[in-house]
Amino acid sequence: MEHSPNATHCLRNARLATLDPALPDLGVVERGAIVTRGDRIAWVGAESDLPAGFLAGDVTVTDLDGRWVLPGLIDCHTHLVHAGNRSREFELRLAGATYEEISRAGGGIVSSVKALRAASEETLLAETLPRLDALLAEGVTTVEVKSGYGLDLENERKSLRVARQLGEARRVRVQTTFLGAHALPPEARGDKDAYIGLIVNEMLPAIAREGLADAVDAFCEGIAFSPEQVARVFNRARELSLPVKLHADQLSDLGGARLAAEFGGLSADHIEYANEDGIAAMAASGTVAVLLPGAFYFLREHRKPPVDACRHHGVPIAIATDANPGTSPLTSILLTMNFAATLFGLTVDECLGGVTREASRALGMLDEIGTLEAGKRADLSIWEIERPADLVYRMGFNPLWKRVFGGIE
Ligand code: DI6
Ligand code: FE
Repeated sequence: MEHSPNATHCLRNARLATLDPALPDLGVVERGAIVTRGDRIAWVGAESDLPAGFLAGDVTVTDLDGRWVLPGLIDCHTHLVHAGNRSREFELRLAGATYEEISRAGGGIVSSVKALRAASEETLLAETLPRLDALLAEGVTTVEVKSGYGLDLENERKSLRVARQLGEARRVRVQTTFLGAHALPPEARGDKDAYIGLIVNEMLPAIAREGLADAVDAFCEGIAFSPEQVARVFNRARELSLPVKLHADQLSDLGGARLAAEFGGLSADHIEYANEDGIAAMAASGTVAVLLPGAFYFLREHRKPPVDACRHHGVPIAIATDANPGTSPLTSILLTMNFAATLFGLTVDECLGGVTREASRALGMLDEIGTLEAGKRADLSIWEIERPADLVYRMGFNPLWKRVFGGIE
């Protein structure tokens, strides 16, 4: 596909998993066609219904020979921008230490903070690009990227600027999230309330003013911040018209799911320990459950997220890598789907919906991306597979044929 701005392309002889919510299951169209014009989908459906007008004029036609087309995949929760890694800590955990012990002993997130503060913007970008490239190689076209390893204004800014640069260095859409309330920086000397004050009075307003963040996140946990502290951050986000999301109930039940719902959160993420009251509140507020099986696997957790309660209450379920150096050094969206099925019991359709339609919902972008529907962005992933289930079933195998971002290969 060439690069002219209004170029029209017709992909025919395709099998489509449209994820169109008006259609059952994956919205499959067996003998399908899809027409892209510029960066948009102009038409999608059964090839036999394709109006002749779409083939008139200057149109490039590609015969997909029965290959499967899905929406471009979406990783809606990552900490992709970080410096160094924590393989040493991994070894300590293999020798018996827990994540919480390491964190309380000054390792964990704080060691990544030291590394990020020491890294220049250029180094940080250079270290992050290979991780982004791993995701793109598997058909990802949109990725959410959080800050949270800077923990002061200058370094949180640096992280978010690097996140924005990712979207200029590669053909991918980057949604940025300010996660200042991720951990307590060493210079705060244990005073969490004072640090929250700094976030609320200085960091968040500056970052909002500079347009560096599309959303605001926090880590609500015993080893991080209390629901009251998170609420202070969320109230400020609301004043600044920024949507919120929450690392909720990952290691214990602090009522994080309900808290996210009360603020109309886009998503509550992890939620292994969320209670049913919280899930019901999420259903009422339209808050998406973002499940992160990579962290569950890597920390060898046992408590599974309340998937049945989500289904029962009609809470949409997305899944994401949580790519981060401490608890989920995972940059494979395909393996994430396999983990979600194997560890959490999600169906194939839930996994595929979880990295497309529901992930777009978790980013507040369902109008733009996440399904194959006319009018949406022409972000596609095209696969050399027999059935959509093959994408969830296999481990460590990448059958991507082509990735199309905004109508361009
Ligand atoms: N929950 C997580 O799983 C990551 N952050 C968070 O709030 C862990 C981040 C790290 O250990 O570096
Ligand atoms: Fe996370």
